[in-house]
Amino acid sequence: MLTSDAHPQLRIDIVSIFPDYLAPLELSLVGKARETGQIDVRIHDLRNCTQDRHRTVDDTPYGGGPGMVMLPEPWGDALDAILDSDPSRTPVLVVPTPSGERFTQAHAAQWALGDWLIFACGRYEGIDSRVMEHFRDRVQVVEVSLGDYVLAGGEVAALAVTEAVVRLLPGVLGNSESVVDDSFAPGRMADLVEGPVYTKPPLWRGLEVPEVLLSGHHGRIEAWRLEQAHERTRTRRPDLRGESPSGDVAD
Ligand code: JDE
Repeated sequence: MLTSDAHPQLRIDIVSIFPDYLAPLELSLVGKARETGQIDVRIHDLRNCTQDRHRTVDDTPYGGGPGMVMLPEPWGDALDAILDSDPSRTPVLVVPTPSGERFTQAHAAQWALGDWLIFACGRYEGIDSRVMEHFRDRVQVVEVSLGDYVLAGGEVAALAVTEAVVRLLPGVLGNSESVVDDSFAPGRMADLVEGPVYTKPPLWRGLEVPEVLLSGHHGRIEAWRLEQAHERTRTRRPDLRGESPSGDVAD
């Protein structure tokens, strides 16, 4: 399958000290998009950019404190080589970190319109901050957080962001309606999560599908779904209604 005129092939480079962690990108939706040439995914081992025979990527933090910090030199060399490989493209350097801005559907939608994402997957306590400072003068750098929890490294976040972006590319999802109907699709339902969904059989382990969904009454079905979406948003996502998440949690 060819890429559409409006969207050049999206290139995605991922730098990690655990390149095998990115193996899921060979599967499912992203794997298929690679096979059909809609995206060009390149995974890089940061240790190939080390200079010493121990292939060191980290050292103790200046100022003291726990853990280790990733050295700037391997990151500088790795990212230089990737950027130099195609001066015609305009990349976004994505750095997953708990201290980043929250990654949202709006980022995914914007990056699906671009032509190059580079992920810098840190481990330990993070990457020497001068790496982000240096590359900010050369490319757009966005430090993103998936949520308020700490992962062992940026790889899982890179997988999540990649999937969120790739599924928005034209022709990647079989059913293009699935994209616009999403709970967080930009412009639509941005303030609502989706209600429950059902399929066959109509009776399973004593549990029935809500009668309205079997009625064939499209007006009543849409009204019921909207009501369910509001109820779920109220109980599960008060933050989407401009309230604190701990505001009212009782059903
Ligand atoms: C991404 N949400 C969470 C973790 C880290 C203490 C321990 C670890 C690049 O620098 C990083 C990256 C990561 C991995 O990513 C996440 C994440 N979205 O955890 C640390 C910071 N402080 C640093």
